[in-house]
Amino acid sequence: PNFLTMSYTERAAHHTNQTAKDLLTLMDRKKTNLSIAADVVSKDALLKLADTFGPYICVFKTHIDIITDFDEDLITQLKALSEKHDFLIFEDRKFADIGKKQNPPSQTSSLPSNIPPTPFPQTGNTVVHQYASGIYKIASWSHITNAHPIPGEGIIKGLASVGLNLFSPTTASPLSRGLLLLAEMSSAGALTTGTYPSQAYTMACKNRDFVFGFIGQRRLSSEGTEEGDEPDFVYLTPGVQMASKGDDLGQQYRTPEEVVLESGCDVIIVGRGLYGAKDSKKAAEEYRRAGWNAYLKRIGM
Ligand code: S5P
Repeated sequence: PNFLTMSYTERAAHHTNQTAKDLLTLMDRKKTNLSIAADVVSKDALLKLADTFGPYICVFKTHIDIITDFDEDLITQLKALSEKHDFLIFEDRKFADIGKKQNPPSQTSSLPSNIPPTPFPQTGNTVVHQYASGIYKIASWSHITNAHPIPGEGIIKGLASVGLNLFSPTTASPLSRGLLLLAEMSSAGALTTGTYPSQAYTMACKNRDFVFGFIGQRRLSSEGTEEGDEPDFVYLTPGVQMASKGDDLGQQYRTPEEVVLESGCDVIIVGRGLYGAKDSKKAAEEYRRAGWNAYLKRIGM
């Protein structure tokens, strides 16, 4: 199948991960492939961005650790806005630590009886805790998160042991989360070159229950996979702006057309181009329309 010329909704049927299906159908329903990179540092500012840009976006991307006055109410309100405006939340955590211990020792027997059992697998290591625990408890509210493939496949296994085993506390139904691998970065001099993206691709292919796509600059080829056997992935692409070519810290920008039409990516992630604009709604509508028209052109509509 040629996924490049297929609609997002048609592609949803080629995914098993529930978050992927939700995202792809949401995009067609809402006619948007725009995501905002909400890089602000206060709770009020973050919630304001979610409410202002909510009607125009499919994904609200956060860096929760830059919020100075983070509290649990922020998460409650953000979840409510995600339902009100129909968008998914993506905590851009860029996990990069170890996932599974090499030789998991049998811990249960050696635990003192006053220590309660942890809710997640004892064999999981650093990223398991970073994803499930701490102040932010990312897995409990973020539909999507991402990881660098640099530590090897164990990072995916560790994160999946959390993200695929969560249940809604209210309805007890499964909350299957989704993971994106960072295949390529947008910044000048990034080390994601050579065989790095294709190795990321191979890791993703082996973990399609959880990994449904990439953060990258172009759709990756499926060299090595058998014809007719090619899996689909969703590509979310940062480094998008229409008015500027870059910043003074190495960020490099391309336009929505270059990203969606020429490079075959799916979701445009825009930060300063949106929240830095004088007229938020005008900028949101311009980027939404540019991304959407590029998609329609690509699928021949
Ligand atoms: O390669 C990357 C990957 C990411 S996730 N380059 C990036 O810039 N990002 C993120 O995209 C970055 O963390 C920031 O949140 C956003 C770009 O913001 P902008 O203001 O430059 O559009």
